[in-house]
Amino acid sequence: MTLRKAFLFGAGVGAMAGFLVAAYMVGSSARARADRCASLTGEAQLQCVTRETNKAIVVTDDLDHYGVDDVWVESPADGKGDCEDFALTKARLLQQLGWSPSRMQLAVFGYGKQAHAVLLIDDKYVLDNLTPWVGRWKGYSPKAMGLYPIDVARSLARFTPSRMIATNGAR
Ligand SMILES: [Ca+2]
Repeated sequence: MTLRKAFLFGAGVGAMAGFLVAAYMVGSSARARADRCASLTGEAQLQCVTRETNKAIVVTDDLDHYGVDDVWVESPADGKGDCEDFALTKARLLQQLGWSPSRMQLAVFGYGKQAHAVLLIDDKYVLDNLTPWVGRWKGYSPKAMGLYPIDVARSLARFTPSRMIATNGAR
């Protein structure tokens, strides 16, 4: 996510030029990740989801991957994505494990010349693709540019041109 895109996002979803794609993984890999975390609870489950998702997606810049600044992909079928894609994928996996979306927010904050997105749970726990552990929001919040309910982030799918990505599942 570029800083410019983050500001556009913060200015209002109607003005956002980025894209959100809801692309669901099919087959056993997503289910296997859920199964490996299913026996855990609370922070241990958040840790498991962080570990499993961070392993499952190869960090790939959207501009290099798609030729545009931002493409938001939930559970990318090709296993490639950047910060917001990790966050959206973790949110979906947690929802599959019984966590309510009302507990989840997409947090965006400055990170050098870029913006960075993480998944915030219960205003406390931070799931970040840059770290293998579950962080504490207290350490991130001073830099925060915006907090968005996860369902709001998902609703941005309507800005996605169908030609951008062939999704392999339906919402
Ligand atoms: Ca992306």
